[in-house]
Amino acid sequence: MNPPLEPTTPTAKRSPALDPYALRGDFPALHQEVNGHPLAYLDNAATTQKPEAVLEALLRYYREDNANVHRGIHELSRRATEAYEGSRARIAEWIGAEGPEEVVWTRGTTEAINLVAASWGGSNLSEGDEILLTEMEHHSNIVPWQLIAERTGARLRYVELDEEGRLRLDQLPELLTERTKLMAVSHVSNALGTINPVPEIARLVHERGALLLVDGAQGAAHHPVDVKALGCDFYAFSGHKLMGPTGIGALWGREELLDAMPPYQGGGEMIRVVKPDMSTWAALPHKFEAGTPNIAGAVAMRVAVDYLDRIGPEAVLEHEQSLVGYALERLREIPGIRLYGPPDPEERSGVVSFSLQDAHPHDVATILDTEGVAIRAGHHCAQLVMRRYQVSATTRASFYLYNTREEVDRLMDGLDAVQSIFGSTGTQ
Ligand code: 7TS
Repeated sequence: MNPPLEPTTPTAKRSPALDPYALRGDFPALHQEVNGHPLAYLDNAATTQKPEAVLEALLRYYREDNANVHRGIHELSRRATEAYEGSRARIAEWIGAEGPEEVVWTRGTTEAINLVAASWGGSNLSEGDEILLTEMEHHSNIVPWQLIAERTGARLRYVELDEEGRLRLDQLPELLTERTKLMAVSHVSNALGTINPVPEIARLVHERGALLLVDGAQGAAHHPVDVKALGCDFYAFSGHKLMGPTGIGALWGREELLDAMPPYQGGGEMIRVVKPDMSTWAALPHKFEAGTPNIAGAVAMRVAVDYLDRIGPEAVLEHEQSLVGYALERLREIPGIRLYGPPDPEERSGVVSFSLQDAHPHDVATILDTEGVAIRAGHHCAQLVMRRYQVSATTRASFYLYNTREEVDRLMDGLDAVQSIFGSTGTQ
């Protein structure tokens, strides 16, 4: 019999300052050449690279323990169930949940938000009710609400952004009305890097008797998360943004809320009894997990969380802020560059977003790619942010725990190359 899956010890030890050079050894994908240059991977807001321990956990699960969960009484099924449920318990503990029944496995943040919008929204919203969103949101935290608003007759309202990429919290007292049933806000903006003051927002939202959902896609990976301290009612996040696999993530919700919500999808595993004309539901969290789940993904996500936790989210944030500070300092040297987001690195996590006057962000990204520097250009699935600043796209570099100052220098060298190709007539 194989011992239950244990996380492999990462190279890093928990310490206030992390050493990106030592950590890089754990990430095989970082050690390659792209277009004849060593890869500088600066697209971590899109997805992060995976440490060896996570890759090993995936392979080991499939090699040794692969079976369906909660179904068989045979040894492999027992092991798979233990690993799957063990991961849930670990995630619950990591985010400060009351217990594992408050953690629902999903495909990621997007599915977690769709679950709440469809299930909670479908049974709690009616004509004239209001959902409060912000201009900062990723499409994943807008479109599910539009869909449910259309079905129920609820109305969407938006908190605006100020010039420097912060939420206009001064608008909250007016926007939160007796009709507001829920506010949905990102913990950290993927397009601007802004960290939102969630506890303060939660207090105002609860004073109005509404609920608060936090889109933690960019939060959990870069920022310490304690759902109790944040004071929210739902928290959604993705494994792949925190070094775990794609296709796995979680929804945390307060137990009494999840308990009162109807199932989101129907199928195997989410039922108690099925009769020809009706069924009853399994207990939490299984009520929301129809069908065979991403077992390997859940098992490996736990290993990613263990890795992150050993390093310490505080150290990760501190490292990212120091890279952002350095990047902003250097970017500001480019004449007339337009930078988005708060000027103070302390107000943001590891994202810098900017535009150059003479080169379209897609051209910038293409030229940087020829230099081995991976960044993202586009609207970042945040078209309301683009609309707010009247641009169609920005260039975005996003950092993680394994990025170095030398990689910021590589970005700057790449931007020099862009300017020499497009002419140095300045930037907008
Ligand atoms: N919310 C935010 C704030 C995000 O940044 C993302 C993904 C999502 C939700 C959706 O997460 P998923 O795992 O369900 O896809 N953001 C990005 C990005 O910035 N570039 O690519 C994906």
